[in-house]
Amino acid sequence: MSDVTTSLDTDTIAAIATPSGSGGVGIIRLSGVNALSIGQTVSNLSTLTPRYATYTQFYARDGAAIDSGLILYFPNPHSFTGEDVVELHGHGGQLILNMILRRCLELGAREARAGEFSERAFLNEKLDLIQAEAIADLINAQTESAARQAQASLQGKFSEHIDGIARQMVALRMYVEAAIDFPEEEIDFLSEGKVAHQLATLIQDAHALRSTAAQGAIYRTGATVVLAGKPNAGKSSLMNYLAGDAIAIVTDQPGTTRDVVKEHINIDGVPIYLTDTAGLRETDDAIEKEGVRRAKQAITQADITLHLVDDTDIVNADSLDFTLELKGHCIKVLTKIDLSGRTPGVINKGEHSDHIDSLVVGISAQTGEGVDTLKAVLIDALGLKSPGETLFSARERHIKALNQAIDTLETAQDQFLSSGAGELLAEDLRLAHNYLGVITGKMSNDDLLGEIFSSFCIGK
Ligand SMILES: Nc1nc2c(ncn2[C@@H]2O[C@H](COP(=O)(O)OP(=O)(O)O)[C@@H](O)[C@H]2O)c(=O)[nH]1
Ligand SMILES: [Mg+2]
Repeated sequence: MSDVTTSLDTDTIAAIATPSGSGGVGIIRLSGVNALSIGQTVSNLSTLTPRYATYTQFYARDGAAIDSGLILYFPNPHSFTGEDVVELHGHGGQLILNMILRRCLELGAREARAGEFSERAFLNEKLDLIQAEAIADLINAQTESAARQAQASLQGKFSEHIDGIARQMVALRMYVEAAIDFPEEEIDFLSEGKVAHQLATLIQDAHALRSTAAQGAIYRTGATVVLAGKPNAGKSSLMNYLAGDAIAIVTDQPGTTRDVVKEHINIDGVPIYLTDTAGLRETDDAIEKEGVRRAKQAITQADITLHLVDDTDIVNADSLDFTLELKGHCIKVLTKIDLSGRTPGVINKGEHSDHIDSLVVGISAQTGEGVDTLKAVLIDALGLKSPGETLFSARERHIKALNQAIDTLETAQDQFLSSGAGELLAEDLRLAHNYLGVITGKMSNDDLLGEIFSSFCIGK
């Protein structure tokens, strides 16, 4: 790990910034030292007023007009990338846009790599890494909640929290280092209790931030929910009910679903990858056997497994032929309550009322009773609060770095409480601070930056 080493390229980059296909308007973006002169030549305008849209023609090398549209000039440093930026707004046809782009390349621009505009914005400190990633997340958001959270991160909400914790770390480290430097001071700073207290607060705040970030990550990537249970339990019916469509085949014949059927749905703004599976039972049918194998595999990868049990067949339905190996939580769902006459919703919380696995929810895929309760229980089991203003988007990468920071702080706390040694504590605080720097990009390396920005699209 090192401080940012990527040097800023000084060449001028160009790309079509609007998606491929036809549209009313298409935009070509230029950034770099020659953006202005290239823009002037393409438009044959001798001056461009900063931040004003000028109607113009765009000309080919032979002087023929390729297109007409608007040209905008954003002088550095007040532009997205922090460099001189020029935008050419033409008509949204791929051929026309390619002709204008080719003209810009002839005039000395280079085709931008994926994410290169954002990378330059990051390297010029217009954005930190969280914000650059938030742009990609905003563009790729699948639900309104995910989009709102990406916007919050783009506005710097997540970065503010990280910076707040980083400030606490630095302040504590300064204090500890001062105590180390003046060992003859009458008051023993370190044994006073203030350090231990501040360290405990710091760890607590880091945990809280990690849990909020983990929620943001689920809204971004979605959660995998698998419907499992014996044949005829009502899995495919619930799948269809939740998806609002007849996705999976439903019959009264056990063993109808033989493959895993997947559908992307949205519950309370959380993207959910819903998977219907073959009923779990011993069988000699080769296709069904494979279905059962795939069902078990899906269960082992699920964030939530819904274990469906036919409420009209509770005598033998309660025991599964298979032991389920679970990665995440399991919620038991009693189905067909329209037939059994059971009251819909949460049935009992078992002996361990705080343990989600003991939850049982009664539903009917026929009438829809209890399904809203099931959805609420599911969101709860994912550890999600309803998407309020306080949430921001986050990625696995951020959570990993936060975990590393927390582990370092907790190890530091253990050793400090047992030995009272300030030197080790100061060093661990420095290490933990570096992990936060990895999140915002203050500490990063070319590999990490390359990996992040290359996943962006061209022109971003
Ligand atoms: N009355 C009633 N019948 C249901 C309900 N859910 C499923 N069924 C019926 O039970 C049978 C098996 O359903 P299906 O969804 O294919 O079960 P799977 O094998 O677990 O996928 C079908 O005949 C469904 O119509 C329900 O909530 N109420
Ligand atoms: Mg089925």
